Amino acid sequence: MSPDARADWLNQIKDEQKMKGKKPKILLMIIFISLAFIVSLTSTADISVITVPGDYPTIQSAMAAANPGDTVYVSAGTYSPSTNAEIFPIYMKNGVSLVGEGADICILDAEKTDKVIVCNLINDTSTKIEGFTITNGSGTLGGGIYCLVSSPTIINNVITENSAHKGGGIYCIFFSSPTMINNVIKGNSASWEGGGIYCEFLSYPTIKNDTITGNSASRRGGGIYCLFAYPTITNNIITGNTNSSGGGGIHSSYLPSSHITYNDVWDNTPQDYSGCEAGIGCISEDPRFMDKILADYKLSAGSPCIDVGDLEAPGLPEFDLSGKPRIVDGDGDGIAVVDIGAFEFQGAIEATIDIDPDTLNLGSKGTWVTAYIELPAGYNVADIDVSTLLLNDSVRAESKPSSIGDEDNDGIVDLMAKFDRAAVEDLLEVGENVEITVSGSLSNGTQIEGIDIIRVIRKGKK
Ligand SMILES: [Ca+2]
Ligand SMILES: [Ca+2]
Ligand SMILES: [Ca+2]
Ligand SMILES: [Ca+2]
Repeated sequence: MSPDARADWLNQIKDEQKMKGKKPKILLMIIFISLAFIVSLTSTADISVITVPGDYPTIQSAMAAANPGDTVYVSAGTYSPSTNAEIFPIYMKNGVSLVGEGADICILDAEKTDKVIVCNLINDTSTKIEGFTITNGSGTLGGGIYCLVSSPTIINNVITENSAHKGGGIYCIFFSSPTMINNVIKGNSASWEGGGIYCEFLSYPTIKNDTITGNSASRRGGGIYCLFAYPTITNNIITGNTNSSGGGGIHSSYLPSSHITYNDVWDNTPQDYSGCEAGIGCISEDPRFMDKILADYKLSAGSPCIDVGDLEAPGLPEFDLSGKPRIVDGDGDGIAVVDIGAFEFQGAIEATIDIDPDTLNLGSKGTWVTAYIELPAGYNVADIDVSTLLLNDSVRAESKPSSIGDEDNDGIVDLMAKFDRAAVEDLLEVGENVEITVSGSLSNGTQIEGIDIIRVIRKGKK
């Protein structure tokens, strides 16, 4: 749900609740007039939204008061033992959705006291865990989320820096079929197996459109570990996960019929797959994240993950993790196809880039490589967030000096940004037509990208 859609939905339900309380006389009249209308009123009146911290100071107490069909809605903030005396783990209730205001602003921090969320016998798949950063959980089985005979929908979360013996981020066992969709699962660790996700004995999770990166396990399955489990793994980016033996990306033991399709599994250590293999539509290429160092896992222009996901995957959501449309034509061929990973590429504004110098001598000294950036009519270079600018996806612009002017006197205002010359030179080899890309985003998140061609030579010392 987009932030706007979520607010509308929340208001609608609240209005319905107010109606229920304020209009007893009208309701009595209606009872005499129309039986059908009563039925429709009572069916909506059953649903309630319990807010934290509005109605209850802790999520735990709100969950205790909730009934099936209710939503516990959590406002922006950090919920932890040291902030609001939150007690972990938070126990889910069957049919009760736990919805946060957004993964970037609503944080569940267990401060390593216990797991963050536990699902025991949650067999109602309408039970949702949505819109949180789930962090600093710690447990033997599952640090972030634990599922026992449970099939919740886990959507639009960032699950990070949790740790466990098995299943640092998420652990599921015994007829658990959680649906994990549009999540970033990063930087979780297991002291045994399954750094990101551990699926055990007869669990059937659906792992779809997630970005699973930088997780680690001591033994096997840095990204995902499966033991007698039958997950459906589709449209995910699984990259940069590590473990000391077996498959780094996905490891499977006793998994005769795994369903691994349309994923980008790349750069996992020591290998991408073990005990299983890439199915139809899988690739193994650098996903070209916007900014790996700043943990911005949106795709940049030219990413191989754009428009190559499985559009037939059941239950694709309307929006991606950042609330942007989920199925967008990102490669401009007129056909909208879902991307791989948690974020859908929304297109980039084409910038005009002029790199200075036009001929770069790797043998000469100098402090900077300079880029002059112009945007098409209707956009303002003052809106460019200089801290997001990257040269060839690698070298970050200096925050200073940067300035706005019209250096080339063509009447179009440009932004000048400087890049460390030695770092740029490390990327380049001698050549006549060397492509330099500069990419970044405006303060509203819209991406920009442009290319210039320079000559690279090597003369003199160094
Ligand atoms: Ca797309
Ligand atoms: Ca397309
Ligand atoms: Ca130039
Ligand atoms: Ca200009």
